[in-house]
Amino acid sequence: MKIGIVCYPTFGGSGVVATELGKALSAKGHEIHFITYSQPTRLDFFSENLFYHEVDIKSYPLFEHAPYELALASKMVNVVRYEELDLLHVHYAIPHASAAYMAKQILKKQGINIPVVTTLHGTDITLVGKDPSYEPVVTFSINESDGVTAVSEDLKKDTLLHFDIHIPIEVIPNFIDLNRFKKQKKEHFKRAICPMNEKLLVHTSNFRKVKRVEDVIRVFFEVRKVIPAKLLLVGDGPERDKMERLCRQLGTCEDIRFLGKLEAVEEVLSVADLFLMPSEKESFGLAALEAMACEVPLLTSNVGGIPELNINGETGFLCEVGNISEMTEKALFILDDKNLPGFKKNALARAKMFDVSAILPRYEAFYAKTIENS
Ligand code: GMT
Repeated sequence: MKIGIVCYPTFGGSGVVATELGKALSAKGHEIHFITYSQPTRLDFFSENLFYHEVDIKSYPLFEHAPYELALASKMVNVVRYEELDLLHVHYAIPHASAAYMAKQILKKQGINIPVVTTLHGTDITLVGKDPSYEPVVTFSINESDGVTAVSEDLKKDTLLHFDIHIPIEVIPNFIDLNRFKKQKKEHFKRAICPMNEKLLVHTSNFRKVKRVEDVIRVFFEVRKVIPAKLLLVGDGPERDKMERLCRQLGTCEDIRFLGKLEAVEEVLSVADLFLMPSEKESFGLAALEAMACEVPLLTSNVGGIPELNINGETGFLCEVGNISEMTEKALFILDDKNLPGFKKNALARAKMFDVSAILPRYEAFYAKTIENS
């Protein structure tokens, strides 16, 4: 198939899923055309089946905000037409689904039928999408897609609850490449970070409020009162400065390291003992899956799609959002040397269920069905 993939080419989340999906599809012989405003982060190599089309966003003094959606729709029209695509797959509804709708209508006038698949990722539904300033367009463009997928059962439920949707939504969970995300021999890292063999806790995110990084630091502070421990924080974002101030206030700077936007996160995960994801909302939790693949147990909140990934008492624990004492107690339980090996083993076993080889055929079948029905 010739497939156009539209996504945000950013760190984490939907952009990573879209890029990894494109890479995996191209490895199976499909021709993949990425359409976005900059080169996706994980697309830094040559492959004969992978193409990148940059959206030109022309500015003009009259525009306070350049109309990205129009530039994107125009680029989609040209790529579909000249590359003779079979299908457009847009990741994250805003504004990709409505731009795809516009492109589809323009192409229809030119006698070209292009099926559009929209994948809902999370905040496009749970935070931004349901805001009245976007909701009518989001509802419309989901309903006008030829096929819709959501990354968890919970996200599907939320979508049906908050939007008037009359098209079936298929759940296709996110996936992981277990050839890349696996425990590597990085003992020298562990010795450098934890010279006294302290337990190593890790959190990775985009440091937005919804991730509750403050809870990560507060749980770590309590854990460290009981056992020797270190914390690595990977990623960057709006909450970073505030979190650095909190570390100073708590006097924990010695034991916490902010690593910023690290590309090879699997190297850090390879030496971690516990991964924390105390998010307020999380439609899936790809970062937690990456941790599990590296044999790291999870301490997470019990929201959104996380319970579909983290099995309470087996791969880690699910806790109430913001309940620091519950999280501390559960973290200490997992980190106990009697319990840790079992949790690590279960985490890896669970991650194997989300390997790309198991999930990719579901996308291929969904594309085939969508093309057939459109
Ligand atoms: O919130 C983020 O981290 C970014 C966001 C995105 O769409 O880029 O992530 C969402 O999509 C990811 C990939 O499907 C999911 O793993 C995340 O759980 C989801 N984030 C939220 O729901 C908050």
